[in-house]
This record gives sequence, C-alpha cells and structure tokens, in this order.
Amino acid sequence: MPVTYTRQGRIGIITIDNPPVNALSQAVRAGLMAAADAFAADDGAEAAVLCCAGRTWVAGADISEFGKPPAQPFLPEVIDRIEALDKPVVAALHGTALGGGLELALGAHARIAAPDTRMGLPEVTLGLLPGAGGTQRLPRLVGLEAALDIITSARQVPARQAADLGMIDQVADGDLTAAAMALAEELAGQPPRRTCDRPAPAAEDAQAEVLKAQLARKLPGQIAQQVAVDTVTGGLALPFAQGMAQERAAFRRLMDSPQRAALIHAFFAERAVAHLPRIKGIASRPLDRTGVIGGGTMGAGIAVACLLAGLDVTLIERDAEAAAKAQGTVETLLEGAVKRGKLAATRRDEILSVAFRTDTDYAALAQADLIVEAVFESMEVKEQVFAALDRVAKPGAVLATNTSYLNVNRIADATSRPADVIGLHFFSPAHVMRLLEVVVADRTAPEVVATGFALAKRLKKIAVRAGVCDGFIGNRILSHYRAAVDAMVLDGASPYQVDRALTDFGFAMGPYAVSDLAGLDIGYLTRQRKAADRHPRDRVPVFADRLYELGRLGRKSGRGYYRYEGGTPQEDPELAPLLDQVRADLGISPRNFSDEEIVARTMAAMVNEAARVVADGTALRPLDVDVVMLNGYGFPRWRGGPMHWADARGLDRILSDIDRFAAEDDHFWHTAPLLRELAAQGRSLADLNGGTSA
Ligand code: 3H9
Repeated sequence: MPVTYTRQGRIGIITIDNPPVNALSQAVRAGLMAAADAFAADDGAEAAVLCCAGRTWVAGADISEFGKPPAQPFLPEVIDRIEALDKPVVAALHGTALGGGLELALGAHARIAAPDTRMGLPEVTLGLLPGAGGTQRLPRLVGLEAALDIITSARQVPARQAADLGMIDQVADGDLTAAAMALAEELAGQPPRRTCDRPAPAAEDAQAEVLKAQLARKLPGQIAQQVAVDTVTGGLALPFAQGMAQERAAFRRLMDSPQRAALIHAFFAERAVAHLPRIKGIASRPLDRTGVIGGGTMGAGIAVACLLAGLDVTLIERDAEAAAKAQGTVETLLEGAVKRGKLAATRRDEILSVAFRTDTDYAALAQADLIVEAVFESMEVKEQVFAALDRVAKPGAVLATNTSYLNVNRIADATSRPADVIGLHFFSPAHVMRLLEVVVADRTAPEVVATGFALAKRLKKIAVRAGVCDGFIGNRILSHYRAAVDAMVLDGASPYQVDRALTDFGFAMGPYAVSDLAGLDIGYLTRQRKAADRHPRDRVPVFADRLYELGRLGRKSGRGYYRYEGGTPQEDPELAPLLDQVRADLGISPRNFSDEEIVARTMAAMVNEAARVVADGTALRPLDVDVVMLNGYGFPRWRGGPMHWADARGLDRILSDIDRFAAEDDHFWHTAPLLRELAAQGRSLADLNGGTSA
C-alpha cells in the first residue's frame, strides 16, 4: 500500500511511501483518492497532515508512465479532490518537492517544509509544463513574475525563499512531523484556505512576449517554455476551472511532442549509464585522498573538481616554478567558484590551507587512494609517469590516466599492477563539464571500475563506461563527423554556413567555433600524429593546416576561423580567398551545400560511427553514446542524442542518405553493418538499450 491513512487524536495522517522518490504512480494516485475519502468520512478527524516516508517528498509524476496510455485517476483530479475537502490538509515537505509533487502541495490548504527542502516545477526540462495545476495555483500564491520564473527556469527554490515568496506557510525548525501536527492542530475546525479561491494576478501580454523572446534566444528550438508562458498568462484571464482545462490541453499537446520523448529519454539514459552489470554489488575502493599529476588546464580543473567535492588533493608538477603556476591556476578557479556563489570564501580559504598542496616529488603521493595523471598526450611520457607511480603508490591505489585517445592497455603495461589502472577522461573545463568517460582496459579490476563511477558520483558528474580505442566514445565519433564536415568545406561550403546550420539544428556551438575555442594547434597536432596512418583517399583539411601555419590559432591568438576583436567572434573576409586557394590547389571545383545537406551529412557520419562504436563494444548501448554526446559535445538535449535522433528520423532514411553520399565518396562512407541489420529487421537502436551482460 503506497498510501496509508491513520489518525492521531483529531489529526488524520496521510502517508505516501513509494520509494525511491515517492513518484505519483497510478497506485499512489488511487491511494491518495482513497485516503482523501477516508479522511473526509472520519468524523474524529478535524484536520490532516499529508507527508512522505523516505528521503523525500514526492519528486513528481511517475515519469516512466509517460508515453503510455494514461491511467485513472488523473493527478489534477486527485489534487482537486484534496483541495475540495472541507477540512484543512497540511502538506509537510522534505527533500525535493518537484513537479506534480509540488503541485500536490499547492493543492493542500497549508504547507510547511523542513529547512533544507527544495521546491520546483522542472517539467520544462522534460519538454512538458506543469500539468496538475502548477500553472494556475503557483501564480495565485507567489504572483505572476515569480511563477513564470520558477516554471520557465525549472530552478529549485530553497525553503526559506519559498516562504518569503508565499509558496509555503512555514519553515519547520526542529522536527517536521511535530511542527506539521502543531500547524494542523491550529487549523483544525477552521474552513480550509483553498489556493484556487485566491484571486489570480493580472497577466500582461506585453510582459509575456518579452519573456518568450528572451527564452527563444536562450533556448532556441525548445517549445515547452514558450507554451508554458502562454498557458500561465492565458489561464489567469479565465476562471480557475477553465484555466485548468487549458493547462490540461497544453500538457497533452506537449506530451505528444518529439521533444518530450527526447528529453525523457535523456533523463532515463543519464541514470541508466550508472547501471553496469559488471560492477553491480561491487564495493568501490576509498577515494578521499587524491593525487593529480600535471597542473595545466586539465590537471588544475580536475584538482578543483575534487576539491569542490570535499576531497583532499596533492598536485605534482615537474619543478617549483610549474608547481607555483599550478597553485595559481587552482586559486583562480576556486576564486571563480566564490564569485559565482558556488563556494563560500571561508570554505575556499579552508580548502587552500588544509585540503590542497602542490609538490614536485612523486613520493608525496604515497598515501593517495586515487591518482589521476593529466600530463602531455604522449605515450612515452605517460609510460614514464605510470612507471614512477608504480614505484610510489600504495598497494590498492587506483591509477588513472586522463588521456583522451591513447591506449590505456599500454599505459597499464608500464606498471606491475594493470588491474589498478583505468582511464578517467574528463572534459574541459574539468570542474564544470559533467561528463566523465570511465575507460575500462582489458585487465582493469571491477572494483577499480566501481571506484571510477563512485568518483563521478562524488564529483556530481555523469560517468559513462567506454572501451579502449582511439578516442573512446566521444572523440572517436567526433573525429569521424568532423571529417565529414571538413570534407564539405573542402568541396565548397563556408565554415560559417556549417556553424550556422549546425547551431540552427541545436548544437551549442558550430565545429569551427569549437576549433577556435580549443585552439587550432590541437587539431594540427592530431593530424600530424595520424599522418603516417593516413590513406591516400582520406580528405585532409588542408585549410586548417594553412590557418595554423599562419599563426591563426583561434581565440587565444585573436584569429582562427573567426576574428576576435573585442572578444566576440566575427566572420573574417580573408577566409574565403584562403579557402578558394586551397580548393584550387587541390583541383576542386567548389559547389553549394544547403543547410539541410550540411545537417544530413554531419548527422549521418555521427550516427554511422556511433553504430560502429556500439557494435564493437566501445559503448555498451546506444544510450551511452547519447549521454556522451549530450554532456560532452553540445548535442541538443531536446533531440535526445544522436542515437535517439536516428530512431526518430528512421534508420531507413539515414541508410539512404549514406548510400547517396557513398555514391560520391565510397572511401569515407561505409554503412555500419549494425544500422543495416537493424533496419532490415525493422528494429531500432533503442531496442539495444535493454539488458547487456558486459
Ligand atoms: C510531472 O510531475 C508532471 C506533472 O506536472 C503533471 C502530471 C499530470 N518518476 O535522480 P536519481 C527515479 S513531471 C519516476 O538517481 P537523486 C530515477 O530514475 C516530473 N522515476 O536520484 C532513479 O531510478 P534508478 C517532474 C523517477 O537523488 C531513482 O528515482 N519531476 C522520478 O540524484 C533515483 O533518482 C522531475 O522532473 C520520477 N519523477 O535525485 C523530477 N524521479 O535508481 C525528476 C526519479 O532506477 N527527478 N526517479 O536509476 C529528479 O530530478 C531527481 O531524481 C531527484 C533525486 C532530484 C528527485
């Protein structure tokens, strides 16, 4: 029984107990209806407390029911039933009161919350809007501006702020249940204060249009926020019941949208990546004391990520000067966290005096539980570092490399303890980016893998397991679609058009703006490294080499594909003649590409390589690829990731695109056998997301 009704004196107690997060499944909704009836019929009860067992108040509707046929009773009816009761109900909140959970509380007649409770309406992050009265009840409690902010930003409001806004009546100091019972005693016998009876704030169309325009600029392509603004403001001009009907209609429309399907796929995929059969039930090793080798951008970022998570960090540099520089970088990054309000200044001081130190001697790592190497990307250098670590690290220490493409098996061979070696591929800036590829080498021990995942959890990052290959999941796929993009530029497309077409598709940045940000030297050095393995038919982006040779290294030199006078990127008229010259030298007659073709080629290349990455086990499932591309490569979340996008577009259409492109270049374009097999069997990539034994 997920919902129970009991009574203590003259106070009825309705308890929801549906682990892990008390989601409002059909059984909970039915249970709440029955409990409301029981309370109404209980003549001994003059008020009730509605509370939740476990770690949190209701965190929302049961998302796993979305996309399936809806089952009665529907949540708005359940909340209406509670609100319509003629005896007061006090909602006692703790943990996270989110979505339908907060809406349930808004339908109660009073709200009290434990001090660390957080409340919000995050539905827009799932491509939805609050569909159980949130668009109509919240503005009646907190006013229009605050309601629109909370609904469109999806932010979680802390309890004290919620009390100041009028969202809740009280913050409970001390025991929540006792405080809720006391409030119920106080209200017992009084008529219930129904939120729906409060006057609606006036809504101004002009204000709504300004907000919608701001949201369209900030979140291009996303529809839920736009519909939410219209639903809040449109509904407030109507009587409550009609406002609710309008909300319901808008919610249903969004429920049927591909964006909703994509965003909910992303939600569950980000949780599924942590479920690995190979480490189920395996305890991780300790990871309180960490070591970082190398204090460049990456090493310092990793150190700061660990420090912000409360870990102890010793950072090793080659000499005192480099160590002082690394110390400075770490201090600057921490200062940034203080400025952004993420870290108290006193905590920063404490971290710097107690938890962080630099050293030039590997011996300082003798007690470290986990050591991450972030030195120059060269196998020789890494082998030396790991041989040295092997000499000083304590038995059982996890030895991790942050390489972004090198063979982790070879790095492990440099030690006498390959079972302790793993790849932990952070993304730059490491203290900000949420993705962590956990690269499992042939002999990595399961508890070392479990420690990689435990570290990610501690750092509040999303870990995805990857197999060993050049570039692992993300960079391998990137280098393939990047080749397709560069080939288009060789054949006549402008880098600016490519960037525009792909940002219009929804990417956070275009590939050439990304090159400028990363520095053109990075791509140049990669091409040099791979030059010996190059096939005569590989298309080399000679224009990128030319830019590098001209010292146009991107943002850091003020000029790359774009010019950066005053910091903002501007198209550079000198680029077109340079490209024309390169094409003439190569004997290419340039042609035009439509934006649609740019997207089709980029996506076909991405999906094709991703299918190979899944087929050879580098990624466990298609969903692992999606999580990597969403969190490390700026893929639009509302498209769900390349694998989800491929299913939505149809594998047949992608195959026919690849066949068409292969007719021109059958060296680059080879259909991944997995795509052909799935299409022939009428199956989708999502069919591979289920059980895996790896
Ligand atoms: C809504 O409410 C619509 C209404 O307006 C209208 C309806 C008519 N449902 O994240 P965690 C699972 S839309 C089902 O790892 P944490 C999750 O999959 C909803 N399952 O823990 C995971 O399962 P597993 C609006 C859910 O402590 C487990 O719980 N609400 C739901 O890091 C633990 O989750 C939201 O969008 C759910 N609603 O974070 C809130 N929520 O262990 C979504 C969680 O098998 N949830 N699960 O992988 C969250 O933001 C976080 O889960 C929360 C806990 C902050 C609650």
